[in-house]
Amino acid sequence: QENKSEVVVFSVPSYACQRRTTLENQNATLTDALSLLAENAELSGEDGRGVAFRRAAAVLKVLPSPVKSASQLAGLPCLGEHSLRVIKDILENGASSEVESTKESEQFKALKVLTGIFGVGAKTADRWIREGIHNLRQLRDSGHTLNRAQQAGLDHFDDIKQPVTKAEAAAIEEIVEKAVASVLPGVRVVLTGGFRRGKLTGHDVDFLITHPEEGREVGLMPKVVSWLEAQGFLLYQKTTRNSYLESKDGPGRPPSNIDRFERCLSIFKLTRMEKPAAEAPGDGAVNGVRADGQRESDELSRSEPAGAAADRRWRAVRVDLVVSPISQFAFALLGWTGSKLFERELRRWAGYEKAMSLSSHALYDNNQRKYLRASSEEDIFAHLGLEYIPPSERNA
Ligand code: DCP
Ligand code: MG
Repeated sequence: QENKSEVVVFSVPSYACQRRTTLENQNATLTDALSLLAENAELSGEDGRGVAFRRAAAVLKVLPSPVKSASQLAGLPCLGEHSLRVIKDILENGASSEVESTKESEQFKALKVLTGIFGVGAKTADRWIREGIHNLRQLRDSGHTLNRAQQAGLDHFDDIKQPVTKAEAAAIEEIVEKAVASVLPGVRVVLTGGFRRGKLTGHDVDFLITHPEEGREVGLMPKVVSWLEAQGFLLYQKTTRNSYLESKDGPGRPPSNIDRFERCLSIFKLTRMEKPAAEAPGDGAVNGVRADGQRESDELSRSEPAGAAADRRWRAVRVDLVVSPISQFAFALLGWTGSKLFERELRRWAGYEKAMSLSSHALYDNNQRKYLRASSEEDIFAHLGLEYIPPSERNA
């Protein structure tokens, strides 16, 4: 007989920004499944469904032990009918048929490959798929004119799809520090994004740059970029100017998750840190057949001949640079540390629970009709009536 008293019932607050989500996850099988469905929904333009799956996964991430039966989930927030069905399938049958069929679907696989090209979003990928383009070879053969970002993305596809390590992020941080120090003394550089949350790998490296004297940061980015370019560190860069104006983007406008800081999307040329791949087992390929006997999927999903990357002494890494005036720095830091769901939940909390508008630039109180200033992330959590959550616990 089942001993009911041994069934652990969980209790979790509804907003991810009220919870402490570390990188430890007792329910990775379930959260991986829900994340895959979220990704598929997002790539298919179904953002609402995507968020629902992300929220469900985030609830499971904070549970202190593996879920054994669906009865333990009674009363938990954010677990909709669809997510619950997926969870039950996995608990009862070891897998979810929906997740397995999504994984194998040509549409999903094509969306993944094509949006894996830097500069290619879900809409472009979908248009190409409807023209019969499902992989890199078909894209090349199609004769489509790619924009500069997409061309760079295609050229460096193999490198960019490889996760960036912490050591590589640290090496790039050193380069960026050197760049800013040589164009303007006193500048502060902070590693943000997943690495600030303690992740060991990332899809890119994110930096926030500021100067302790308001206004000194103006015009900084072009100088930093010129320095990096002159030193041969950039394979690609596109800088967009700061377009934030408190008077224009303030309370009159709906809070946007797209910020308006001066920003540089780039691809760095980083000297390789690990041993050349030719010596590393598992990565070297002879005549397209790898040591493990599996055939390389050749030009279908790679951008250069097998083994070519191993001959290079550098690799391409995606890097984002953002410049913020010191008066907005706390908001920018909070906004650029993530996770994406944590950010979304902070803004939802601000709007629904506090009648405030939060962005990466400012916090506006709709009742008091004024901006709330903050010089640290702690200040912002306090304004929002939330317990302070450190970066390492924002991995929702
Ligand atoms: N962000 C944002 N606005 C954007 C892009 C990102 O506010 N237009 C925020 C949310 C992210 C953070 O910046 O958490 C960094 O974005 P990434 O896409 O690099 O996400 P992560 O760094 O969290 O993940 P990864 O480790 O894959 O790089
Ligand atoms: Mg990142």
